[in-house]
Amino acid sequence: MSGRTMAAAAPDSPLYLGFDFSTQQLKVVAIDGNLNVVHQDNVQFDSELPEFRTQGGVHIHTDRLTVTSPVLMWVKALDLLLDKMKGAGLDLSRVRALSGSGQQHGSVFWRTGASETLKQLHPDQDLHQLLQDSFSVADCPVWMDSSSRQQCEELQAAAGGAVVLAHITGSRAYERFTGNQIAKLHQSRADEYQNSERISLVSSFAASLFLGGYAAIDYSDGSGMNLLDIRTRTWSEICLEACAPDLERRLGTPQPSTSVLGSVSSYFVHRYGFSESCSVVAFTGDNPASLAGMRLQPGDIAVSLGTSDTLFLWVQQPRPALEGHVFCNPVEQREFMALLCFKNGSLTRERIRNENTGGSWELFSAALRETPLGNNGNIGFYFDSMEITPPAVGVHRFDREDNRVSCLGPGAEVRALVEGQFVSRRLHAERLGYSIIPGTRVLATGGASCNKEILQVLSDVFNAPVYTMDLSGSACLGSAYRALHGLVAESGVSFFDVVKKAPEPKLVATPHPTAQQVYQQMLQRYARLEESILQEPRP
Ligand code: 5FX
Repeated sequence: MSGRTMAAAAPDSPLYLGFDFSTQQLKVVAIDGNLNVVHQDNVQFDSELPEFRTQGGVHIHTDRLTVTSPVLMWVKALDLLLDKMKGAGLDLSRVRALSGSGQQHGSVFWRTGASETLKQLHPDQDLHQLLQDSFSVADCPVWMDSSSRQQCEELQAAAGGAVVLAHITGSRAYERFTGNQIAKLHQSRADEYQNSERISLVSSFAASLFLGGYAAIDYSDGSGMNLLDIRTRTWSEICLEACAPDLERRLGTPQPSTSVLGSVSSYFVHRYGFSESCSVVAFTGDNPASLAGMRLQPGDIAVSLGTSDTLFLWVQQPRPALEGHVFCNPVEQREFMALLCFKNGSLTRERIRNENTGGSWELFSAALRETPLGNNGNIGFYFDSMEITPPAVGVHRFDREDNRVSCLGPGAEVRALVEGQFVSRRLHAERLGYSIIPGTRVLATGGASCNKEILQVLSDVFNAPVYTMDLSGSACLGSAYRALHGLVAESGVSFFDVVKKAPEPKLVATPHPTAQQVYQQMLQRYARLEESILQEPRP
């Protein structure tokens, strides 16, 4: 998409920018003080920066486990994006504050001396030229990398086990989490580690470009590293030591996600016409930024129904577990958010549709309408491929007496799948400390969110109203909202006060009066059956 300038806000009214350094593209959105989107633009890495030869923004190495992106591609994308914005006539002197997000977990290694370079960026040259020697590692590990299994085991052993590590950092050790990636770099390429004066996340790297100096890692994105104690919001000594020597100095001090880190560097003032007083609000991870973009509130749950189903939760009393992640909350410093990923989402729904309703969504929906809540006691687990939450595989069906059965009638099969998926989503959310409270809303997004009958089951299982919203630009929009909020956060104004003018999501389903009773029982039964599946030897 080329740049689009939309609205007719007063020509000199303030603007707020949100950037999103995601896996495949760099995006920006500009909003005015009334939260109207006035401009958006993007740079696609594969097609617009073909010299970096990425596919989907990354390089998958021959071992299939190592996945990296060239740091200079991200820098060049920013040059290109800012040129496009200026070219589109956007008056960047109106920008009061900017913030942004980055794909979570990816790391950037700044070469010794880079902070001096960042301070003296000459506005006649582009960032890509100026910073070409500023990185000790050219190819940054990104979230798709899974090459640090050994380092994960070492970290868990040092912390006293996976449960203890999850309790401290919000997650057991994951290969993509930055601490394990840093440990791997230190073990395999010690010189490059030694030559790095600073290590950033993709988010804080991007903020550093705007600041002309190193930006702090924010609490929320910092929670995706297996290094931050999510309760004290300080680096965990045990984790730092287990990963690499002298790491604290290289990471800097983490900061609240709502902090104003400073003003844009003079480079942006002279080259692009930004105002000297334009504030840079801490950048954060794409998932935390999406939570802000969706304006999730305490008790809310966002369900993205795609190839895999992802859940975002606002959590007040977290109980980190071996599955899922707890992060510091990006908009309310004392609270938390949780993220859960379920691999068997749309593809499994499509398979069951093909096998039971002749490939028709209409007949699939009719099957849901015609079968009762609770499915007459029939229940099913459909893990076509190895599930993440919980780690189980295979299809397991049970009748009302908990006897295993090899098939259900077509209608019962459809309902068993959809109920089973949503009961599982609720069960695992509650295990991480989530609870449904009065006023809880379920915000549904993604492909399957256009199916009303599927959303009715979602509403019944969570015993809460379901709303739909478009999540596609939510990280970017959330970053623009966060930029606006950052300016007033210190004076105690809440994020919700700032975003209350944003359009409301659309109500699409409310729970059936018997739903609470039916699914409360099913949750307990599902948990017991899931446990028995996990005990079985894998096929
Ligand atoms: C979350 O833990 C992830 O790894 C992904 O959602 C990345 O943030 C995608 F950018």
